[in-house]
Amino acid sequence: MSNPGALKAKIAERGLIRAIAAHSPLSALLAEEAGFDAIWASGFELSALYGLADMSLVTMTQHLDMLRAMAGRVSLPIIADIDTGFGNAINVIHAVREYERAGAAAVVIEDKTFPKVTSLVAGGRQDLVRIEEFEGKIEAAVASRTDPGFLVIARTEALIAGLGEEEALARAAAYEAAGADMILIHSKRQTPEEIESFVRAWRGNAPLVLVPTSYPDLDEKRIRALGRIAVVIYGNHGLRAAVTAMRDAFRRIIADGSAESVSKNIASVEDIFGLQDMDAEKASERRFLK
Ligand code: SPV
Ligand code: MG
Repeated sequence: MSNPGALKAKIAERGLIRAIAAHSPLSALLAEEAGFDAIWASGFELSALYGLADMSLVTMTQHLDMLRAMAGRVSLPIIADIDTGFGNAINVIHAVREYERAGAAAVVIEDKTFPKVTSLVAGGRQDLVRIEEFEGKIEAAVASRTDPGFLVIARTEALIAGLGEEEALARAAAYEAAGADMILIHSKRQTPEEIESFVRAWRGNAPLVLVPTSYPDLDEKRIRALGRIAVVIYGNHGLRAAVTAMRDAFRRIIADGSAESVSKNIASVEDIFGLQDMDAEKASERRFLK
């Protein structure tokens, strides 16, 4: 789907929207089936899909190809996690043009240095670029989009880097002034107090985006009660669920020396045919194969 305004429209209609990470068209289809409002084209999930750390190792082309494949199979708006923008403001210009063309509805750009280190890892190197440098990247993103409905979301990693709320608020305000449509504020605390405090202290107009992975007890009821939050991103749950399910099935087949017991507990082949749109393909065969 290429409808950049779709995300903005959903937020206007629903107040708070739910996005879930996907790393493939198949996971995006399952997200759509479950009733999510948007897809988070997660760098962490795609890196893990390649068996790689989320440290700017997966290239823009790899991420873009996957996003394009997802956009071809689901009608949900896709929020592209473009990490640091793959370099400086010039790289951001190129990335925004490419992601808009590929069918993304929004990009999230984070204020870490390139190459980045994933946010939630203990003891990770979390260096941020200067505020002015990141303002330039946001300005470049805003100037490069062709549709104003394509959202530019600035992500500050100030709390992740341990720089405190004051620095996080100052960066968020600077990024909003540079043109960001929304601010993603990330935290790796195990409890929501750090994020709740930021949200209460936020005086800007830009709505906020949260990723409650390390503090999952901040549920949607509490998020709504906090106000100011437009998007909640469930960051990596599909990938983790898949790992648990695959690991269990694979081990059971080895242990049993057979797939008999596993077969009863996993999706049927017919289920997969449904996700592959086999009926439509069969209908096309009947119509066109002469
Ligand atoms: C991702 O899913 O790639 C994210 C969220 O950026 S996190 O991994 O929590 O940083
Ligand atoms: Mg990421």
